[in-house]
Amino acid sequence: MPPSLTSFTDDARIALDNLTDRASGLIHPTIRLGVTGLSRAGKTVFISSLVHNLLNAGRLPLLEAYRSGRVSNVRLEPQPDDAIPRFQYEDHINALVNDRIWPDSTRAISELRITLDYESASGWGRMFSRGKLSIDIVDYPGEWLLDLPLLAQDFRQFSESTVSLAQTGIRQELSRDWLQLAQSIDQDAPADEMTARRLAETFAAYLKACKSDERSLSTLPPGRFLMPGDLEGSPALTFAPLPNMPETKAPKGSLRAMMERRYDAYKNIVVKPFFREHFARLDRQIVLIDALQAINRGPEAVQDLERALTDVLACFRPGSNSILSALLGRRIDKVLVAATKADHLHHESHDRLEKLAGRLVDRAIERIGMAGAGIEMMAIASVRATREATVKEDGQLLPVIVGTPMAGETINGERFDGERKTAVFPGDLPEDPETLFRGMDAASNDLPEVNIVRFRPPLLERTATGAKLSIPHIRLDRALQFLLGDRLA
Ligand SMILES: Nc1nc2c(ncn2[C@@H]2O[C@H](COP(=O)(O)OP(=O)(O)OP(=O)(O)O)[C@@H](O)[C@H]2O)c(=O)[nH]1
Ligand SMILES: [Mg+2]
Repeated sequence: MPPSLTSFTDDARIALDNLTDRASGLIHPTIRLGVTGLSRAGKTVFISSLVHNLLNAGRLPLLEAYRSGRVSNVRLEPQPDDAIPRFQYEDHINALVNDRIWPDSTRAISELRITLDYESASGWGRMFSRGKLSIDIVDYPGEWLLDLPLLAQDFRQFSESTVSLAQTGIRQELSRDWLQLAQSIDQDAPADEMTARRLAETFAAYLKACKSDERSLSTLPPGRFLMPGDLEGSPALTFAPLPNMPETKAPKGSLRAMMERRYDAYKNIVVKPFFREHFARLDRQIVLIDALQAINRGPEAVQDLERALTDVLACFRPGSNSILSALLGRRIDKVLVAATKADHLHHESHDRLEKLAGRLVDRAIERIGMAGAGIEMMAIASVRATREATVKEDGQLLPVIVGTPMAGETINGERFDGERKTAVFPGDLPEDPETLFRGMDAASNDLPEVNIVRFRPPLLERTATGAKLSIPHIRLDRALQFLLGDRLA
């Protein structure tokens, strides 16, 4: 591995960025909270509910500063970064609260600043504390973190690892078209734009197929091939790894040389700036995971989620990664891994979901040497779309959850209109999370299954005066206490 992959100017810029952040932090205390997770994990819903609860004095008993009434005057303020799109809080809340639909998928980075005044808990603190904290919440796709390992790989290494993974398991079938094309072309022939494009397109199609396959294989880098944004069609996204590259140096003007150059461009234009300008400035981080979806898709998906999480968490441990140490000026000191959408389960299973989250990151923590280093796992629901109840069946009381299935949802052949409520038996998670990782054998039919019904967001209760209450949640306050509590002490 090259000793330093960032140039001197990169380091200098990061140091400067951090200095400016810190200097303004002295006058005005701020904390940058990163919110990430793979697509559809629940980032937008999490931030919307978090902000709604903070703004509307929500039920947050486990957030100590709120419980003891030390927080006042919570407001949204203009964000510090002019170049990052604003998190469209009002639109998302309008969807959630008024239309009772889930907000649209977002797919890019966005930011929102919320500022609160607070009274320090200790008399000593009150003397010195300015009693004002701004929280800059940054929402970004977890897929972008998976690009980090590319910084340590040259085009040959990237090609070799990508091609060999594409030839294993289910991926073999999904990568056939791309690999067939890639094997049929002459890499050292003069570069031709149309060939490059066809290669990039079939490669991107393979990456997409992995993701949309019902086994839900996790994303592989390069992350922007699935979420190109405004780089769509640019040369930095028009390349593909090559199989069986000759040992010789790529001839000048050849397709291989072109691919090599574009791969480097991707790293320089996409990967480095993200880590330098966004990731390196975070103080705290929450990683959201949709463990229930993985459980439903079976052990291969659960193992795959574990693999993706390991890669994601490795980004938070710069000490173990020289590339990252070089890129990062300061270090994220608290990471929360939260299994979301716990409202799909009865509360008896919440602890089991938490246990599963723990099991999912255990090995990662061990491998990247993060044990005890400010990481915690929880099961939460940013928005609680269900209520709990019991039904009597054959003389037995069964725990159920009650909610309004979204229009068009079908349960046991019954189609719902988006108005009618129903009770479903959510299913149990196993006591021992290990069962969820074990390979499936046809004979065993005791594999747990969770009933995932897509419920509408809840109808908000009103106070006596008719004002709407804040969005109901599960353990959101505990998550906030872990992430922010010490800064409001
Ligand atoms: N019941 C329930 N469903 C949730 C919750 N959070 C998220 N969801 C569901 O998960 C979907 C995805 O949530 P988002 O917050 O949009 O996920 P995201 O990570 O922002 O997704 P992208 O923007 O596509 O990356 C939502 O449309 C909801 O259906 C929750 O707390 N409870
Ligand atoms: Mg989103």
